[in-house]
Amino acid sequence: MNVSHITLRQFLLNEAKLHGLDLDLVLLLEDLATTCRIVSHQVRRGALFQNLGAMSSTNIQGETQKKLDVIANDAFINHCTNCSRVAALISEEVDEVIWIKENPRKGDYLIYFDPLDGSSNLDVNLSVGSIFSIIELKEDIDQTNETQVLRKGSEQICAGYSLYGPSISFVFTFGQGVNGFTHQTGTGEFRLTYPDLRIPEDTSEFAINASRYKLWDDPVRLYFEDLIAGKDGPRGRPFNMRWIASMVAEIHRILVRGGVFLYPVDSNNRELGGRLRLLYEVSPMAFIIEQAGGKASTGTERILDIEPKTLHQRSPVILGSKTEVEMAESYFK
Ligand code: AFP
Repeated sequence: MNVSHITLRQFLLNEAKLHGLDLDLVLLLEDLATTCRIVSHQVRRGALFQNLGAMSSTNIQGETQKKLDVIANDAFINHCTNCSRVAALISEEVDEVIWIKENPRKGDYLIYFDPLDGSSNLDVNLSVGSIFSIIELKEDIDQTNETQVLRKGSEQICAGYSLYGPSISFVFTFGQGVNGFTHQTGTGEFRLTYPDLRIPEDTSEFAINASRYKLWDDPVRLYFEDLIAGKDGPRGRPFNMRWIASMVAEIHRILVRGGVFLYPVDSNNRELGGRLRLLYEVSPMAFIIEQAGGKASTGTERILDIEPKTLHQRSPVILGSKTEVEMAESYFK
């Protein structure tokens, strides 16, 4: 192992010096890293401790909760509230805002998270992940209600994810580029292994759930048909497809080697606004992708410009290599 890989703590303190990062935010990132280590530990031992399988409950998404969804959610709630500036938590697994402070002050943090994304992969031992996003309050709040946390993705001060794969990756941005860390078993350190991630502008690899072809609107169907037409079609080259059914894993692959990820609105999910949730899945990933030189769009609008209307609202998403996202967008014009 190249021991020159600096630790998360060394990196964060360097960032604090270089970019005037708040030490409260450094502490919060360390707490989030600890949380992800705990979630990974629970996921890895799931089958051994009968923690796979479903609860009898469903979440606000109307989805059956997995036991590990609840365990992961509890880990975030228990380990992300040490920092005295955390005003509220917004979780995919919890209907309402979890207010930590009665009277949130300017400068306090709102933390949005999907504690365990891709959990339908758990029972079959495939990669899952956690996603988080942090927004800072711009003024004191005199009443704690949902509207106070409906903020545009462009207001994020930090976004990141942890991928529980063959190794644990911990990747995040503060708005000055994207850096990735790998968990070192034994010492428990996260070490810098992906400094300054940049997404290749072009790609020949796409990720979409092609089984929903018949449900798509024309722009998506035509874009997809031209991709699979390959070198004999209008794109003039062959494309490869990947679908892991775990957004965190797809995004990590795209950050490392390029690609485009699509989860469009279709005739089955139109009333819901799509499949993926804006505040704690699509928005944080859009921030990360843009910070790595990629693009993140609904097909017609920049994801980070969307004004959220409800806590668990969903959004169509096309994100990844810049020129390929722009190509996909051209089918919507
Ligand atoms: P689960 O958390 O229910 O497994 O959903 C995962 C997810 O939200 C996202 O991570 C995947 O990209 C997408 O849904 C998979 O959707 P399909 O089930 O349609 O493949």
